[in-house]
Amino acid sequence: MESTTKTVVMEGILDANDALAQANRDKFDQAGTYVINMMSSPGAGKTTILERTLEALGGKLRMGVVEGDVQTSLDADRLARFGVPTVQINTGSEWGGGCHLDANMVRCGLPSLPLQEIDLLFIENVGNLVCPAGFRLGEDTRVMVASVTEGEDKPLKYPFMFRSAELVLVNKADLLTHLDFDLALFLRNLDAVNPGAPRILLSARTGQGIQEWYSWLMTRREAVAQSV
Ligand SMILES: Nc1nc2c(ncn2[C@@H]2O[C@H](COP(=O)(O)OP(=O)(O)OP(=O)(O)O)[C@@H](O)[C@H]2O)c(=O)[nH]1
Ligand SMILES: [Mg+2]
Repeated sequence: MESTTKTVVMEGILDANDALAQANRDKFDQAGTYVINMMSSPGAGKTTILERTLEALGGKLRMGVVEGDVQTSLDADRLARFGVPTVQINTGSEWGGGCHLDANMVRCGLPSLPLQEIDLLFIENVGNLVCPAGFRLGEDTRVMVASVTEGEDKPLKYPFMFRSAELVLVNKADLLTHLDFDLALFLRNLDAVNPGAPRILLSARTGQGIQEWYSWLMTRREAVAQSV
């Protein structure tokens, strides 16, 4: 009985979130802004990848960032030097400690961003392999960062996030020679939960694979620009 009540309450929360996510999506579409929800476990390299991306593509695309963290503006501070519009959302102090962003939090952050002047908006979700996957934010696509230090078993243990990603960035490839991480096994596990999921082996440290990531971004953005 109790678990039935919990299920109904959770469905209600997700339905309400979906409605707000759709409203966010409408705003993004009106502005012609392509939105990427970046998700990963804590420390997989989301902000480091964003640092490289903002630096490399700054002259080609107008970008913006929604930074989600439980506490602090440390990540937004790291990105400040690139001069792109950024809004920080602290799920802890402002929203009671959430382990993920939800559509309402993003909705409340949007007035701080000049959407009409942003072609590509990155939403860096709170580092967590579980909850972010359950909450749509109004994004066009989801990119997941999985680093090689996390173990080959993660797709099997956290299938929802791996399944919901349209692209998996396998980061920290520069560390492979120092680890006993079995890349082939990891990719088999990824295929078991998300068959054929596009993936890029990347090192935000050395730049390995980074051009492929930029090409993926440019292709996505161009496809949207042509359809508007
Ligand atoms: N060796 C190596 N270290 C990396 C790489 N990418 C990121 N790091 C390091 O990993 C640590 C975490 O990187 P972040 O970019 O802060 O990770 P994050 O996913 O944004 O972390 P949260 O926002 O806390 O979830 C930092 O010390 C980075 O320098 C990489 O490709 N190789
Ligand atoms: Mg970060």
